[in-house]
Amino acid sequence: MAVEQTLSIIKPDAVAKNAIGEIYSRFEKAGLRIVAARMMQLSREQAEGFYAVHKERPFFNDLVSFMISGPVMVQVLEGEDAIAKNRGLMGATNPKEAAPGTIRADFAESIDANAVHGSDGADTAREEIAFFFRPEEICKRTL
Ligand code: IDP
Repeated sequence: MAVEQTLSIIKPDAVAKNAIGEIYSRFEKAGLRIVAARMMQLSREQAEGFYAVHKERPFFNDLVSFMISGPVMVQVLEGEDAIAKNRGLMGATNPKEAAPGTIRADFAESIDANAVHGSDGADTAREEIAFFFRPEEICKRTL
């Protein structure tokens, strides 16, 4: 299996719950390495740009408002099969449907406030990583 990079965001609800460490622990226990990370308060323009693919969806405005309601933690995760592995750790979009033991089952309140984002494919991973990080901000971890 190939070593991949994927973009992960710990959303404002999970940051507010002080769950960054527990969520990072899940990534690390699953063999994913954090190779870049930044806490930031997204502007409305950034949130709209990041979720532009959803701009015609009825939930778009609520999603943007939620994403700017507090700081987020943004990171690049690296590892074997990182994109699918992270999606597996996250669980289904709607926490009511998320498998037990997944991040969304354990930390998310609702489909709106669902704790984490993770890239859903190789192309989106590349685009989403470039949205937040310059190449030189992504560290090489050889050990
Ligand atoms: P994902 O985050 O599991 O990849 P997407 O379909 O890409 O799910 O949707 C992006 C985000 O938009 C979701 O994480 C969720 O916060 C929000 N969202 C998706 N569908 C709905 C909905 O039907 N109602 C409200 N919010 C939604």
